[in-house]
Amino acid sequence: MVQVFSASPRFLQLASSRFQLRSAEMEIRRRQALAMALAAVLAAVAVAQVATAATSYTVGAPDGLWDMHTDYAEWVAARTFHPGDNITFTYSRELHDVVEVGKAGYDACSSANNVSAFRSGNDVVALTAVGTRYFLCGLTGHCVSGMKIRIDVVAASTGPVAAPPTTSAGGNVVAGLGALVVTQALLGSISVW
Ligand SMILES: [Cu+2]
Repeated sequence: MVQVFSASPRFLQLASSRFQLRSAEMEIRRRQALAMALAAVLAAVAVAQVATAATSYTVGAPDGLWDMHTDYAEWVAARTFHPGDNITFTYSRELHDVVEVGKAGYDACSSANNVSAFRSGNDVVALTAVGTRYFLCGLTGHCVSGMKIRIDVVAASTGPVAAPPTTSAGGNVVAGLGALVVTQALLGSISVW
């Protein structure tokens, strides 16, 4: 009987220290899980910002401009254009202009049926929607010398084309916060248990 009573406090001490160890371990895991959840939220926000960022391009830059020397097929191939981006044609008004045309006009170097014409020397064109835009210089001989550009505007993400970027950004943040709340709820139940 005496032995049992003397063993009991030691057992309790061991059990207590084990419990403290488990508690400390659980606290570390809880903090790790929270840190991961926070990282997931930050990553979601970062992705949303990248997806919605509009880009402004100066046609031909940085190696060229809107001129007779730039290889526009090469310039376009190195870039990806999304709705919301814009392109700026920078040139001398005495030497060039900008005419937006359809595919037939682009192929034939004809500005007869032009969509619109620009001649400020610093013309900003908004790429508002997915699709292909065609531009050429309307001065005689310039287009056939290569002064024409075809811009393919593609959707910003692989998701549904119809979804506006702002909605998907909000959705990502909400999903991230949701994951955080679920994580905390789970950790709370584990702590109680
Ligand atoms: Cu020209």
